[in-house]
Amino acid sequence: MTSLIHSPAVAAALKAGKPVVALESTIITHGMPFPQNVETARQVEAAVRAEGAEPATIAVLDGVIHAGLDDAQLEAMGQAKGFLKLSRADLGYAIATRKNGSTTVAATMIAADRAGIRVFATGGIGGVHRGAEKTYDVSADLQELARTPVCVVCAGAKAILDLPKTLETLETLGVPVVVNGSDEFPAFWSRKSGLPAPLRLDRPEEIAALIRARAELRLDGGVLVGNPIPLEDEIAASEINPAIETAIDEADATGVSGKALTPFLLSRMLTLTEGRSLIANIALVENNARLAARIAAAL
Ligand code: PSU
Ligand code: MN
Repeated sequence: MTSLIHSPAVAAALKAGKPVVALESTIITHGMPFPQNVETARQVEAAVRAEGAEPATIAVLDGVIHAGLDDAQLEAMGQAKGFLKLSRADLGYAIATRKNGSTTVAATMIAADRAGIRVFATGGIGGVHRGAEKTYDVSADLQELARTPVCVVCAGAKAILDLPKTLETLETLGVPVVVNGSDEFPAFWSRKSGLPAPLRLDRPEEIAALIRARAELRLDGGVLVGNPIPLEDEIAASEINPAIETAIDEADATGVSGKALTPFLLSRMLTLTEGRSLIANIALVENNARLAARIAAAL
């Protein structure tokens, strides 16, 4: 495929049968400020390597999907303005018009699948937004999980979303939601959401076995793994909830919607928690990268 190229390191790892973990890039361009975004991207890649796997950060550069970026590309993307936020609906457009764009969970899953990568680590997935009964704002990430066979490791979903509706939608779409080592679905900054884990597994080998069983049954779509944030990095719900309420009220008051909504809420959360949310965010993405690498190795 001329619209997709592997970095030399990722190509070599896939050829050698070494585990590879895909990483998204919207978190770099639209989820965190510079320079923490680039530092985080480097730390996450290092966490994957420390587990003996090869990281493949995915982005579209001049209309070509890259599976694996070098350090200069990561740094340039972290500082660049004007990268498009690409989901399933935008990938073909970005390629045809030779744009630069970062990939959301949905677009990263598509790229990972086409690149031959089966496991992907991120922070939080998109989901059903609060007020979706009026706005219809439901992330394309959920549909993608239903159709593309990539395992996505996340720390749950942020409570900026409607978590019960997000889980209900995943169930309707037939997406297995497995929580690693807990009976509760994690809520990104908090280990607990008050919602039961739809499924629970305790070891990467068990998660790999689930992925294999689904493939054997020819079931479409991916597996969503919720990995609770490490205890020492957790932020109490009582601290985070007021900031969430404020951020959502601000979005309503200023009329932010559509593609801009999630980046707006993420950036407001950062300011409202005085950077505390970012420190937790970095810790949980690294934690997810380690688990993803172990799942990839077990596959
Ligand atoms: N949630 C987070 N951090 C993120 C995102 C979501 O906690 O960085 C990003 C991911 O790339 C996700 C995208 O796929 O936002 C979802 O955007 P939307 O809600 O517009 O589908
Ligand atoms: Mn949306």
